[in-house]
Amino acid sequence: MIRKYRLGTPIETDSVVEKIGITDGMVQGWEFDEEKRTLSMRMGKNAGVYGLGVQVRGINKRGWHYVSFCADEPHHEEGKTSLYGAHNFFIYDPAGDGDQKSFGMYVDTPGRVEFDIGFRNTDIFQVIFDEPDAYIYLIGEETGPENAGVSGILSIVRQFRRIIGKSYIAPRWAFGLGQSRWSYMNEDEVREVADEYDRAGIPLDSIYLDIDYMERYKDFTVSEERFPDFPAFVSEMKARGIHLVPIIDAGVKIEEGYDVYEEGAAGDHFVKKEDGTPFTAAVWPGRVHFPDFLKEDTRKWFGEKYRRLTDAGIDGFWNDMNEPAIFYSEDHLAEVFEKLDTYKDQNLDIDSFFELQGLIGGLCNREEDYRSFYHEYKGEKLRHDRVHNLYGFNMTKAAGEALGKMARDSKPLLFSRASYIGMHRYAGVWTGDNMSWWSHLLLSIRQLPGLNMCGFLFAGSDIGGFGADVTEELMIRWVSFGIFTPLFRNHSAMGTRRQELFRFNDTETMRKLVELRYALIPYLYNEYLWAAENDEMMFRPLSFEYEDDPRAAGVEDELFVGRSIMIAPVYTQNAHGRYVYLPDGMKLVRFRSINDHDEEELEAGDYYTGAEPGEVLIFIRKGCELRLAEPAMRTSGLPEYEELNKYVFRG
Ligand code: MIG
Repeated sequence: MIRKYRLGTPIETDSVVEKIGITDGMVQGWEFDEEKRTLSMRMGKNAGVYGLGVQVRGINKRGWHYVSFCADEPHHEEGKTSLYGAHNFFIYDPAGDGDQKSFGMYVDTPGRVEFDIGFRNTDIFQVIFDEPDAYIYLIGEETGPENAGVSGILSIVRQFRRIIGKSYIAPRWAFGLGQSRWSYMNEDEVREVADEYDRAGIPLDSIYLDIDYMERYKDFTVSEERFPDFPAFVSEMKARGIHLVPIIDAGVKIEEGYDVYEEGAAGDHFVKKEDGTPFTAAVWPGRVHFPDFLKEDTRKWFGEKYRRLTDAGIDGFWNDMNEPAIFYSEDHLAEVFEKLDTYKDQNLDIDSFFELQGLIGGLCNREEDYRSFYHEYKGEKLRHDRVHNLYGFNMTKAAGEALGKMARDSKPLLFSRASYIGMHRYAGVWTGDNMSWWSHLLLSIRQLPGLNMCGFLFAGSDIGGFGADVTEELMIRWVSFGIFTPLFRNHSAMGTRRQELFRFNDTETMRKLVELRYALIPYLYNEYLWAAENDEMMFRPLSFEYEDDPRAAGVEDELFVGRSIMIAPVYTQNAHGRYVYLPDGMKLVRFRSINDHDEEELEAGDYYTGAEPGEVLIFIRKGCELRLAEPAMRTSGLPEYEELNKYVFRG
């Protein structure tokens, strides 16, 4: 049961693909305060709120406020309110309180919107708009026969997913291990990574090219100095079964003679300021213009450019900096320089010193810059902040549409940093610049259900953490969880400790873990396809399946993965195991490697289960089975799930 309401004059986002008639009147169960631009509702004592995609904090989002405004935010701490995606779908679960029923709500608006879920007032849920122009979808539980056996929450997710359209499907090779680092400087370094993985006997399917493959960070160029014969290098790697996956950034470098810039200028493809002149900002390449991805023509033009790389044999991309991230805008930088002059002869005191510091610190991703340029969207001129959350979505749509057309024998891999619901039809996401921290390993576990609810099934975090220095133990635990996530990519920032798996002391353990991943791929890919085809969640919290079990609601560090298994990753330092809650009887299989494991039948209840670093716990549900493959060095060497019969585990 879905109701669609209209607030103000909404901007069409194309996130919902099904036509639904408008219900007149106010959103049922909510009050709208026009002056405060706020929808609000009283929450029951025990009610939980799930969703909001990639956001920080727990699976249950109650107790904090979250702002949808795609942000280049490298500090994923609990005090933050926005990360890279704007995912405005949540489910309210009264958890047995009063006579309220579970429902889902999708707030379809491309500008800033805040979800205050008991932050200002513990029992009040408020949706606070910048501009109260939105479509609001209310989704009730489905109880029909086709939902037999599906919990109320999952039936709400399924209905939502049905109206936003089917999720993008990544190729199976994209489930193989990807090795990435900012930066691999030239083809020798990339080749060496492949060589070292082979030498260590650790399976690998892809190596990522970060910004340094380009000629001075210019999109769709390849540095001839670093990669003298790129197509030959791509084929050489492909012959070894390794896919190269280059990054594409949103900003186009302003440079005379650079054809992408010149075509963009001639074709009127860049966003403009109020006075009609192009908006100039800076990112990696120095000054750039941003393509107006909201314009269909521009999407076509930019999408076609990916062909330069696919012609060289590339079949996967990651789109970055598309919130869009801004180091500084040219206009504001000029103001700051002028201001700086006035500080020169001053005796800087507590106020003026911090002001001075703020001038520089405040250059990046500045609110006012986002209000100083315009898009042409569906024939209308719209200020950027009103459609901010559509930018990364439409950059990736440009790529997805073009690549979809080009796809020859294999489907391309595509994922993005910024996103809005709707983008899930074109690509996956990664969760951006996390840190090599234990708390971020836990965060990456908790982000998956929210992403799945919003249609993002191909997803994952930088394994080992992007910023800061990883330790061997953290890497082992992170890989032990990462072996279950669709995107299984080890990525790290320049300047941090190197973290390719062959660089650690215990490469034997790293190899066994990645082998276990490859053994799991037929199962994982099967369950991924099942989730995509049936609008299901591949990663489900316990509370979504055991709604009547109050214990299940509090469990935020265990997940069902596909239909047959549950996982309980270890995410703390110096641990020898962890507490696990089983909502039902299951069989625990403790893997040290594909050939070395022990099993235990467990009834529902609480357990302390041992899990030393390098041991992976998989819980097989009653009546279910898990078949594993003989590992291979590349995904191309793995059979289909149906063909497996050697390693069969029954719950
Ligand atoms: O601000 O291209 O999230 O994965 O390595 C840094 C360099 C820009 C941010 C991405 C990260 C990537 C990095 N990019």
